Amino acid sequence: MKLTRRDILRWGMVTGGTALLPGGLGRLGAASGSSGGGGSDQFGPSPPTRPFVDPLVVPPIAMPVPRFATQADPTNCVNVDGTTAVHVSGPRVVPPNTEFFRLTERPGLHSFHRDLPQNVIWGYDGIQPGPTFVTRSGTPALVRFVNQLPENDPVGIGEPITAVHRHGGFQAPEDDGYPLDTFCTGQSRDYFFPNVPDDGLEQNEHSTLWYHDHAIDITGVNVYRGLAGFYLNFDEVDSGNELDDDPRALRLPSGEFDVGSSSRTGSSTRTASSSSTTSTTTASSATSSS
Ligand SMILES: [Cu+2]
Repeated sequence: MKLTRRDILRWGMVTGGTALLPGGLGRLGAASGSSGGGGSDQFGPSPPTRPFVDPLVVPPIAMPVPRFATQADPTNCVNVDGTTAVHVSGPRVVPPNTEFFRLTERPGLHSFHRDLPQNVIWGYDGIQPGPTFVTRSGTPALVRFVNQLPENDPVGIGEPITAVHRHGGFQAPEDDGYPLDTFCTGQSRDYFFPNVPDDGLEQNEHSTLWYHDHAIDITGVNVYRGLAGFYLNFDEVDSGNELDDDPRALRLPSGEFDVGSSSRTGSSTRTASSSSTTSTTTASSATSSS
C-alpha cells in the first residue's frame, strides 16, 4: 500500500493523529474503524472511531508577556546518560525590541477523538500541539520555558528532562536546544531567537518552523507525549497576509487558512528507537522531521 502525504494527513485527521497505531502507518487500515481489520501485536487493534466528526485542532497563538529579567541557564540537570549541560549561557542580554514569552511544560488532558477517552499528554502550556508562535523578521523573541513535568509519572512515556529546539531556525548554539543542554522539573531556561537568517539565504528562517523537545536519548518519546508546537516566522515576502499589496509578497493563504497540522508515527513504547513528527501548513506545505 503506497501512501501519499495527502493520505497520511487525511488519516491523521480521521484518527486524531496516529498515536493509537503502535505499528505505525502500516496499520492505518486496521485503525480506520471501517475496515474491521485487527492488529496482531501486543496492543491489539485500536478502538474504532467515526471519521470526520471532530473539528481540526487549531492551537492558540502564543501571546507576549511583560519583559522580565533573563536568567542564567541551569547547570545541574542530569540527563538520562548521566551528563549535564555543555552549553551554559546567560543571563542573556537582548535587544530592546525583543518580545518576551513564557511557556510552561506541564501535563494536560487531551482527547484525540470524541470516541476516545481523555489522555494525559505533556504539552507546552499543557496542550498539544503547543501554542503557535507568530513572529516577524527583525523582532527577536526571548522565550522562557518552565519545566513543571511530573518526576514520577505513573502513566505513559517520556522523561521530565527537556531541551527546546526551534527546528529549522537560525539561533546561537546555546539557544539551539542542544540535546545535552537540558533543564529538569522545577527549572526553567531562557532561549533567544533572533528571527533573522544569519546566512543571507533566507532559505529556512521565514517559513513554517516547529519547536519541540530535544533532550538526549528521549527526544522521540517526549515529542510523542506532546512536546511540540509551531513557530511561524514571517517577512515581507512570506508576509502572512494574503491581501498584502506589497509586490514582493507571496499572498499565501493567511490567518485562519494558515493552520498547522501535526501527525505522529512510530512506536508507542518506552523502548522506541525512532519516532518522528511531521508538520505542514496550508500555506507553505512545509514538511519537516526531527
Ligand atoms: Cu527538530
